Amino acid sequence: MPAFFRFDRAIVRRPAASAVNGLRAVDRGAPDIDALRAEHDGYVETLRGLGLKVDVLPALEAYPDSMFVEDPALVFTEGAILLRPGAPTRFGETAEIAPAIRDHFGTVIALEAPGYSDGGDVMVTADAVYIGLSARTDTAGAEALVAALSSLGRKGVIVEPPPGVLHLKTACSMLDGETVLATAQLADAGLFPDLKRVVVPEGEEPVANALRVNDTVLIADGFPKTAALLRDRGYTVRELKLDEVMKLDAGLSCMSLRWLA
Ligand code: CIR
Repeated sequence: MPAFFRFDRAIVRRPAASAVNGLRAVDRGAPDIDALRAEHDGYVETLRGLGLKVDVLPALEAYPDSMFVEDPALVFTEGAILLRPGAPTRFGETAEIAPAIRDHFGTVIALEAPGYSDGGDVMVTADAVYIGLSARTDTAGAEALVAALSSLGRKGVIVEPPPGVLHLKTACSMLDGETVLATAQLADAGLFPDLKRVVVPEGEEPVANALRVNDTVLIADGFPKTAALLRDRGYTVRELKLDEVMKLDAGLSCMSLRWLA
């Protein structure tokens, strides 16, 4: 099986003007909409430059956070799962993205009530799909997801990140087939005993949502210690400007659904 970070397709959604009202745990001011769109454009061009064919869905004004397409669905070569996002203002995003998902995938499993789960709480590794419990993903949603993954032939493993983490992948992400980049807080929680760990230097915690795409590790720019650490370890690192995206508690993985067709 090709590595789980090999991709040739992606779906993204243009930011809506309403993104200035997107959810955020700490209000550091609304993002500048033009700069947010420029960051999104840069992200799409980067994915294309790395060899992915990218479908760009139209902006959805009714859903301020709908540019974060990772949360309402989960996609694999073998099929897709339509999720039930845990934030009330985001729940309707699944119905909006479903047609694009059905266009691409023959096998589509729609999670049923009760329970909620966000794609940001899902981290795929070589032999498991980790599902983090959070304010967005509850036990019923995580268990329904484990069942859906099992019918796609994948092993779901439910983990409990430390409190205060928005999504599992806010605090960790896979760098290669066997190594996870994690904040010190998440690394100390010992959720992934079988993985090698690279711990984010103190003060650079928001960089933990990195995104490995083919041979490149994408990280947010402005985190020089982490960039140097990863380069020292031999990774090909590309830094992307994400200042406005990060005002919405989001990062690199949140803005796309990626798969190997
Ligand atoms: C939210 O709170 O839902 C958005 N402002 C950010 C979503 C980030 N998505 C992700 O981590 N997958």
